[in-house]
Amino acid sequence: MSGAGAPRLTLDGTGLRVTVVAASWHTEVMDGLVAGAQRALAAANVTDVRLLRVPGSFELPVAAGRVARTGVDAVVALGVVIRGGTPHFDYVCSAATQGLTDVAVRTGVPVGFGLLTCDDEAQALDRAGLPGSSEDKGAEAAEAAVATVLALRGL
Ligand code: DLZ
Repeated sequence: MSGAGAPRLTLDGTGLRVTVVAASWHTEVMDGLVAGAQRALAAANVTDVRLLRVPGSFELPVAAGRVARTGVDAVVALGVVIRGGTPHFDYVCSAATQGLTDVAVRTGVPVGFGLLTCDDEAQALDRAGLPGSSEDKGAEAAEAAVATVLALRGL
């Protein structure tokens, strides 16, 4: 899946409460994703932003689920899983993806999906919103979460 075709979103999230839930593996990539999400939220006028760190991407769904039930408007979930030599990669990726989908559907709280699933660290760095990266997936996840809140508002 390439980043080509991503929408350009102009968002006004004034007054929204958003929590960023971020895994901790692969520090440099995670620092880029978290900073990108925070930048995008600030650009969308979201000032009530909290950050919750969890150990790994496998822990994202349980944390996102708890956060979603605290009255926030949206959750942004960030993590990076890098393929190793065993099937562990597939289990962590699918558990995190399915778990985050369940949280959004069951709670009705939009969850921005910022989970990078990469073959190697270079691929992850290229998507981390760092100087020299070609994509900024933390920002994209934050923008998607805010845009979904705004789209669903008033229904
Ligand atoms: C165990 C593990 C491995 C091997 N790799 C990653 C990774 O690349 N990215 C990530 O976010 N987490 C990884 N983890 C940790 C698991 O997500 C989880 O934290 C542990 O299995 C403990 O539940």
